[in-house]
Amino acid sequence: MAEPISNPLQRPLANGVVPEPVVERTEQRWVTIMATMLGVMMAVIVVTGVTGALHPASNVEVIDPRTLHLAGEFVESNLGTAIEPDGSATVRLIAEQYDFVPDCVVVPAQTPVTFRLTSADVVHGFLLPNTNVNTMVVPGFVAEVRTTFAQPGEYEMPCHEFCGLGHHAMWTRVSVTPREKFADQGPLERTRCEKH
Ligand SMILES: [Cu+2]
Repeated sequence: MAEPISNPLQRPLANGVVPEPVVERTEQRWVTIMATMLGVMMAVIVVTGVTGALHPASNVEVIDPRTLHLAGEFVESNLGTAIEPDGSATVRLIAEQYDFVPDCVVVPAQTPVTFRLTSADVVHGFLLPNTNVNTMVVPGFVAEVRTTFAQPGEYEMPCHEFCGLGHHAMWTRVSVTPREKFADQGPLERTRCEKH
């Protein structure tokens, strides 16, 4: 009669329990599957990060948020609505805690409008309800969205990215006026409008 093995780890498995080689093979397979999944996920992150520029979803245009007010496109005198030589409108806005500057803009209806926004401090959001305009406004980047307003009307534009204690009060207006009326307005009326 064979001597009983004192080391419990060396005792053969009782009948009905999965044999050691099977356990080892199964674990090896799972490790391989998990390592492959991990590798694929890492590759997806790296590839999209490099090729798609894992930046804010926008036109990936950088700007220095510290010098917005000093020079360049977003100086105060250049904010608001500008009419381009091709007749389209470009609206430039700065989002900051807790307002948009200017706090109301006028744009012509039935005209292509390009909104160009940037932030002076933290991440904000820009949304025009019932339109295709919806973007994040990230400091260091220029967010650009294009739309055309079919009808004149008033659009409220709330900040939809939590930006601090005053976030709930951060909203303003886009006033869409008929094309003909817009053309008659003076330069100052065109660039900004009063709040209600
Ligand atoms: Cu906000």
